[in-house]
Amino acid sequence: MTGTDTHNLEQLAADARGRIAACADLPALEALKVELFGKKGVITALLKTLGGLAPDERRAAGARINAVRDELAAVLAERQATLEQAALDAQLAAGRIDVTQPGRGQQPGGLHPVSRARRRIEALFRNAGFSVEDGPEVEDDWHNFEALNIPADHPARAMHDTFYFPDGRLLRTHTSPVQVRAMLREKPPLRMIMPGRVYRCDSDVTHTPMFHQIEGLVVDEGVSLAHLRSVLHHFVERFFERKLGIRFRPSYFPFTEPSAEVDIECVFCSGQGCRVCKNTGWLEIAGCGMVHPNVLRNVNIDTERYTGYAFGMGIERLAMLRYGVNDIRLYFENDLRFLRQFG
Ligand code: 2U9
Repeated sequence: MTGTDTHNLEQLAADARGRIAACADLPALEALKVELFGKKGVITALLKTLGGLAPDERRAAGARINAVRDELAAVLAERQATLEQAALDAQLAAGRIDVTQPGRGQQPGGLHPVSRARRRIEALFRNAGFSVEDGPEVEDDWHNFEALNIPADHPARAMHDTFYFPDGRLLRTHTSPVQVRAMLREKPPLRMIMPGRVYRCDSDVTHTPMFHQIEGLVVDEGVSLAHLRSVLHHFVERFFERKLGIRFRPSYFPFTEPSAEVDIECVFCSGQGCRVCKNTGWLEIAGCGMVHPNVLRNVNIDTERYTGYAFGMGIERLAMLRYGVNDIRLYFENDLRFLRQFG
């Protein structure tokens, strides 16, 4: 390596040191790194010239170039660390939180009115000695229909009522299959309620495709329609927190015989007649009856020894009457203005 070359190398190193120190940010430093040490970089080019030198010269020149390269790499690494620290400091300063600022505040949540009504109903029946049972929402045909004495050609089975899966299973249309499973599992005496979601392909002011039902079942020796009437009367008076008249109207359900629809004295006009009760003085709130012997036989219960009663109510409907809501769809629109009223 000649004296001029050595001078040039010193010059290059001094120039590079100055440029490294002048780099103001990490992208600029990275570009300079490539310019010096990259495949087409200055140092790399210098190293490539070594091949053309005599062996003695090559050794000396190689050592000088390597020394400059190592020194510049160290200076560059130091500058990189400084710039990285500066970038981190700037980021932390920008993201600083002023803990003295007032908070945005928190809106306390509340139970959905349907959940409130459901809990209230459950508590009332628990106090009356009923257990609370649960079961699958995806059911098979036998548990939802067949076991409940609903023949294949019954209107409730029509496709417009029931949501079917391609494999023949279905979304339960009532909570009754839970009772079926309970009766297969346990021997009488049975005294239980089954609250839960049910599904029907229906939608208008009083129907939604999913709604909540609560059904009750009592199976024991000597169970009668009088017990059923008494239990429902006590329940409605406690649910609405007032004395209320109750009446049974004869009806038909495939799973109960005899069957009845249950009316209560209108809670809005106390039986005087108003828009809500369509001037009848009565509001329908439930269906009920004595469990059909075919249903008991289907779950291997001795119909000579045992009788049972059952009832079913829509939780949304009970909640509508208790809270004065006139459109069932309001329960499912998640409108906070509606929900906040139940705080
Ligand atoms: C078993 C045997 C009998 C449950 C019953 C009703 C009558 C009834 C409706 C009320 C309003 C459904 O939510 S609603 O649309 N229910 O009218 N449900 S008797 O009878 C049973 C259940 C299970 C094993």
